[in-house]
Amino acid sequence: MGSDVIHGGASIDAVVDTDRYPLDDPADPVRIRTIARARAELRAEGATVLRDVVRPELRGRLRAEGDSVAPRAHTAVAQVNVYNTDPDPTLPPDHPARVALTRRNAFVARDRIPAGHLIQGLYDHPGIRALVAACFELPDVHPLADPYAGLTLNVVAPGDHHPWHFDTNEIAVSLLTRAPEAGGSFEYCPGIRAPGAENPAGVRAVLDGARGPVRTLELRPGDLQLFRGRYALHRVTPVEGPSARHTAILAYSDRPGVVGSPARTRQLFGRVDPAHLGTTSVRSDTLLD
Ligand SMILES: O=C(O)CCC(=O)C(=O)O
Ligand SMILES: [Fe+2]
Repeated sequence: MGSDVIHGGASIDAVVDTDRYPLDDPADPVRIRTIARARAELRAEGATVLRDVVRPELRGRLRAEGDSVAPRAHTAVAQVNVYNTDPDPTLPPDHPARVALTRRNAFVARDRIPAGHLIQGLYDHPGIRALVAACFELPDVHPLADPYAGLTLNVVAPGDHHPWHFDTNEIAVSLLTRAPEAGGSFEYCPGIRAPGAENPAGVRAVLDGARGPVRTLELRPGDLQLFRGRYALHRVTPVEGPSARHTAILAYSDRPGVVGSPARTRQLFGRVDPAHLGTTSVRSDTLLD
């Protein structure tokens, strides 16, 4: 695996710092230590950052590739709640699902990211998949079969933010490709809900401004952030300064063949593909979403 060529003609060793993140040898002691730390942090915090995975000399290319596709983002302003569920007037007034948040989505769908871009090569690479699976304590992780949602570039323009929410998908890996000058911090509340424990009061408290459960992760270009966004409420604070914030979001599932629902696909991307019409749900529990 180590010397193979990923999309775009670069070898994986030229892109990924394989001295710090050996992708070939599961018995490598450096790799074993990295995975042990990531597992401990994911268990305790629901998030971990693998620092400097992408070599410094490739980060300019990552940023430039993101800049080149950012204008292809589907942008839509929607009133949402943290669960992305439809309004439900039967819920009690203090339920967090009753709190409307304005969200400006701008995602570039996978089919609008050229096959030669570095993030396409990283998303599918068997060594990256194996590393991600090991950190999440899974036998394997599968790229989504969804032609749009598997790999996206999330664009947060100056002045915009990404309000508090839970993800539908359990396994998210993100890679900041363009850092804003200021703001745009990633905040999250580890384990604020769990299968069988929705914890609406705790979620509502955060929406009302409680800071006790809130942690901040400092993301830097080149780092891989691994995150359980289905159980941790999270947001991106307003981006300050003249530059947008770009993150590549690599979505995986523990099952093959996962495709988003037609309704959610239309909401995020403004269109659907025939692949979305016979869908497999990504939910693995009965939590709201
Ligand atoms: O851009 C980020 O860091 C997080 C984005 C996010 O939470 C999402 O796309 O669901
Ligand atoms: Fe999210």
